[in-house]
Amino acid sequence: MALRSRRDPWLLVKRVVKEADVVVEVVDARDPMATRSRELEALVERLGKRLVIVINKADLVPREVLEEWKEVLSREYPTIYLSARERLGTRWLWRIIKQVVDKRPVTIAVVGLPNVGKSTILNVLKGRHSASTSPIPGWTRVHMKARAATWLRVVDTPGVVPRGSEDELAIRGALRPEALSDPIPTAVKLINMLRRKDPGVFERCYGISGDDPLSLLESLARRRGLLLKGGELNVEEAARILIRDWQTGRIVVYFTPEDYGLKPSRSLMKGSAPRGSSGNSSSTSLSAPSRPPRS
Ligand SMILES: Nc1nc2c(ncn2[C@@H]2O[C@H](COP(=O)(O)OP(=O)(O)OP(=O)(O)O)[C@@H](O)[C@H]2O)c(=O)[nH]1
Ligand SMILES: [Mg+2]
Repeated sequence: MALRSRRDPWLLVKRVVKEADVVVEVVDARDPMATRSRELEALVERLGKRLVIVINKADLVPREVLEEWKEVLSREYPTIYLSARERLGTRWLWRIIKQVVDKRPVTIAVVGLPNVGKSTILNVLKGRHSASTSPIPGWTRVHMKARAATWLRVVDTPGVVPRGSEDELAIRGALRPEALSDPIPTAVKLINMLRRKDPGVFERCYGISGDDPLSLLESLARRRGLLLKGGELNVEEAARILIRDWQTGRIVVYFTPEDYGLKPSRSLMKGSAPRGSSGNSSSTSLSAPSRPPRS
């Protein structure tokens, strides 16, 4: 089912992009490929704007994998990684904005799928809490402007919902589990996907094991004491919990460029970071919180 409606944020995002000098596309470090929007990128290019990819939630993924993603995505657009919530590596954001545009003042539009951390990034740039953030996808409904520095204006936007089935959207974090008509098939797909990547993930995360996805959901329901009125296991609620835990990063599984058949350069595969000009390749890249520079 294609999820598009007249309340679609696309129109608003288009307006905001038109007014921007630089567009920051935020993606989730656990699966940058699945959480980028080619449609959005095409729109930005059509409107002749510069695009920068920010891989957010870097706290959930090992640095080597972040470096690999940065290298692979940089072949298309300038790319950095950071953790907006933990305020790590955020100085790279200032740096890359300055690198791609020397006009003053600069207006940047923060765009991306729901729940990737756009509002949290606006708050980083602003230096204090301005935009409301939430683990619920689709939280930001209107665009919000903030002056981050004398030379920088930032516009937050609602997440754009990609085309796709309910399952895909929920797995990409763009649709909250409560909005699913039946969360069980989605949870089954998610379980299969996560187990293929990391067979021990549910043992580690919940202390449960099971051969097939449904018995895994039953084990989770049993463990959490999720019962329906007649004493039956509430498997639906277990499915929602699992999807929510995936969306909020409680279940940590991450994907690498190799999972998409993309090869990072050999120096990265050996584990050494490259000396790039627009990236966070230094060993301190995820360490220091940043202050907005004056200019
Ligand atoms: N682990 C981790 N979580 C983060 C990070 N940045 C944001 N989050 C969390 O991700 C969730 C979504 O963040 P928001 O900033 O509201 O995301 P958004 O892209 O504005 O979402 P919508 O407004 O729904 O489109 C919140 O629970 C944040 O705390 C990060 O760097 N690391
Ligand atoms: Mg938001």
